[in-house]
Amino acid sequence: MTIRIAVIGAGLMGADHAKIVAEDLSGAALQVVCDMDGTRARTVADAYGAADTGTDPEGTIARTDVDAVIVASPDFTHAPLSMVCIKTGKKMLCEKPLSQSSADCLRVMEAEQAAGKKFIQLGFMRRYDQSYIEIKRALLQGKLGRALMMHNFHRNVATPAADFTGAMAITNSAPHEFDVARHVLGTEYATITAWQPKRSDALVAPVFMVLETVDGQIVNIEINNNAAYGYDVRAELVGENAAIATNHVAYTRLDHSRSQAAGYDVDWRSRYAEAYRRQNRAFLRFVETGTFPQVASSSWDGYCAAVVAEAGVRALSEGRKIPVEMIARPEFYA
Ligand code: ISE
Repeated sequence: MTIRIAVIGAGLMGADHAKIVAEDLSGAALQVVCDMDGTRARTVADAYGAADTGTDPEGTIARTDVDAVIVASPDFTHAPLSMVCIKTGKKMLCEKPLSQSSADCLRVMEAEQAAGKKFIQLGFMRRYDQSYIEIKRALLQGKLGRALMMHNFHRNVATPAADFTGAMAITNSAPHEFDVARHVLGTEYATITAWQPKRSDALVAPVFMVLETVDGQIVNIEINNNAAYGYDVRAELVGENAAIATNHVAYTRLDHSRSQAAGYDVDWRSRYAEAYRRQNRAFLRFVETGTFPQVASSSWDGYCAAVVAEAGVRALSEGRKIPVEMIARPEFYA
């Protein structure tokens, strides 16, 4: 049976998900592209052969010719649309974040638990990236010894919005690092501290964070949304006996004029293209089988990211170490 998928949100990520559904998801059909801007919905629908378009997210979710939903609309819509999908009984792949409010995330978790099954797969696609898979595998196989520290750099060419702030770097970009580090280490965070260096211009400066885990490890995260030179995300996990790091994948090296150069990606869509394909295929299997994917992030992981981000924003504004206070993980999300 072909799974008919609606993509809600026809912006940068919505268009990318529509492309993946249309071109890389065998067994799925791009049924509807929905956006409040009907012209933008039509442009994406025509580009990838969607059967129809819509401008009403809740109406699109309710359509009888829609079996599952991918939500890539603005962040503030994610939790409300999650609640609609749970109520309607349709599985949803939700672009991060589930919500920037941990309270909203708890409400989504409560609705899933009341419904008795998971509906929301969250789009922390780094979990499907080969480099993080190999880092986690090396730790689990004992090749590193006990994990001590994880260093994470996350550099964008330029901020996604002109009014981007240090706090937004923590709530918008850092959740990928918060999630993938706790996923690799298999732990939770106990505290967070955050700083910003001073730039010579009016661009938002990098945010540097240090987190302690409940297992006595240290995780540091640099978010530099104005790195200028390229999209450059790196991680290194340091154990007692060995270390393992991501290795920048460049498909070519240009040798020229007694020098050599390897290119950087422009943004996350190309750097993590295969991770998005793997994540979306896992979502399709989730819809087909009802079994939540082992690697994927859930509403619980969305809550964890929101709690850490909220503490991180406080740490940056108050200039002190902030405890990460969260509920115990419900058995439902074990
Ligand atoms: C963006 O929202 C993403 O999710 C990207 O993966 C991340 O690299 C970027 O910094 C964010 O702004």
